[in-house]
Amino acid sequence: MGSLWSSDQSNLSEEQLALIQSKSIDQIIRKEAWIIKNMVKLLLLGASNSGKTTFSRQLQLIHGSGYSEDERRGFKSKIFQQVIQDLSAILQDMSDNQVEFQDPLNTEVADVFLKISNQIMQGSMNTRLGLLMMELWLDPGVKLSYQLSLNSKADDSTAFFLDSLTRLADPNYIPNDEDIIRVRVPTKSVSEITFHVKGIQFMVTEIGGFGCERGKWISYFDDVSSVIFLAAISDFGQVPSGGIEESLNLFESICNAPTFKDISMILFLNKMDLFLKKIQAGARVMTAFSNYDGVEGDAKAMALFALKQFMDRNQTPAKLIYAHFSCAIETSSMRFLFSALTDMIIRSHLATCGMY
Ligand SMILES: Nc1nc2c(ncn2[C@@H]2O[C@H](COP(=O)(O)OP(=O)(O)OP(=O)(O)O)[C@@H](O)[C@H]2O)c(=O)[nH]1
Ligand SMILES: [Mg+2]
Repeated sequence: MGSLWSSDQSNLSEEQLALIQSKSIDQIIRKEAWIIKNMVKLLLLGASNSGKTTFSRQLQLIHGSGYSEDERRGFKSKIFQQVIQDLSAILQDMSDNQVEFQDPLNTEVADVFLKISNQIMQGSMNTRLGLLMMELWLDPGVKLSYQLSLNSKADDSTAFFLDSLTRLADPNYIPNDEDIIRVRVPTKSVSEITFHVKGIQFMVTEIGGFGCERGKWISYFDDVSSVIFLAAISDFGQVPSGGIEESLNLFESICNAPTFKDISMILFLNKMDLFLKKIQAGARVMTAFSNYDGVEGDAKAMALFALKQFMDRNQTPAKLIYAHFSCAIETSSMRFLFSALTDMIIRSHLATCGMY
């Protein structure tokens, strides 16, 4: 509690002590009020799997203190768990996709892999398991099955981690920045990071996608400076999940919520890389938007059409919505995008504080 409490207080009367205590509390309240007034609070919202945590981790790397070695080690078990689960799922999909191993011996390798992965502790890895997994991932039949499943249920970091198995299976492996950006850890409730840009403190709060759906959070956030909404544009045509329609409905409820009436919104149509891949692979935007009247396969027209679907859900024409296409796994493009948005966010913050 600072210097007020460090002086010798043994000779003071009760009233004098109470006065000191009250002054100290006033000081703390003033300090907190100053911090809150000078803190830019950003709310990250969007459906589950839209890229909120990825965006927040990018900010932690770009503007925060990054990740310590202990924190990096903390991601290891999540990465191992993810890569093992993903390979198991691809193997299980092979019969649905009517794809065979190119090397028939890999049928046995797959059995051994599944047996060992069930026996070892969840979230661990060893050299033998790593070698079996590399063997399987190198089989063109496994890759083909993965490609076939990708159009319907793209798990976005699967190939990245499977391509990195040599590194992951090394006993001295420590996750690097890209691994941390890529690993999928669903946010159960709320997660927060703070950092400074241009001498101003930012607090970024993510509400996990499942929380968003329940909509319980709205009343808690009346002092936010801007809302950042992420939607995975690559989700169009996603079956059986709600995909982009679910994102649109969520965006509509947030954009028009009385709590955010005077708050500027930033819309990221995220996962542009996967969106482009899907279109190149022949996915049709009509599967999600029956009113699309552009040319199928024209990525730009399709992306702009998707953007319009979001903007049309806004019922307040005067509301400021800054929209951007993004790829949250790319640190350089996210650095550029966030830096381009920073001044606008600070202006919007000062406006909500009545200072602009
Ligand atoms: N290829 C690609 N993958 C992305 C992109 N953005 C996020 N991802 C991946 O998508 C997955 C989900 O991202 P998260 O950031 O965990 O999603 P979230 O919105 O926080 O999800 P919840 O916490 O469940 O609400 C992760 O595997 C990310 O690596 C992107 O732009 N491109
Ligand atoms: Mg998350």
